[in-house]
Amino acid sequence: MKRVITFGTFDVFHIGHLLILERAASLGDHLVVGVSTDALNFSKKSRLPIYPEDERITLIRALRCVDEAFYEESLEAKADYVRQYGADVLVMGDDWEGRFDFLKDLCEVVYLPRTPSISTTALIEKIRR
Ligand code: C2G
Repeated sequence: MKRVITFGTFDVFHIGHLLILERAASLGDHLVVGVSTDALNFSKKSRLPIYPEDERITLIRALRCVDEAFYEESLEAKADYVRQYGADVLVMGDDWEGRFDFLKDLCEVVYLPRTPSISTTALIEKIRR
């Protein structure tokens, strides 16, 4: 059985999020998703996500393509999460291209192209206007 792991905030869930999760799932038999905590977002971006972490993880767990989800508490703990969840493949969007190549002796690392023209930030802007 091939296990795939991916990470993200998945705030204001949109089609780009769904498509990367479906594509990640199609690379193996079991998809585990690390959902970044509110505290991790605050420490990296100095703002909280729109949707709180318990709602974001509930949405992710409800998806047909997702088998398991957990809270990602630290960006630096990728290697520990890969080991803990027995991942064979790590999938990230290509906005992270190259950033996780150091894990290549632990698992396969795949960067998938982002869905064009949609982002949480653009959605927030659109709603604001
Ligand atoms: N994504 C995508 N297409 C978009 C927008 C996002 O394919 N138009 C992908 C991103 O590349 C990422 C995933 O959806 O793989 C989740 O995106 P974010 O919620 O923005 O995740 P991010 O805050 O970058 O993750 O360890 C990583 C952290 O958890 C942060």
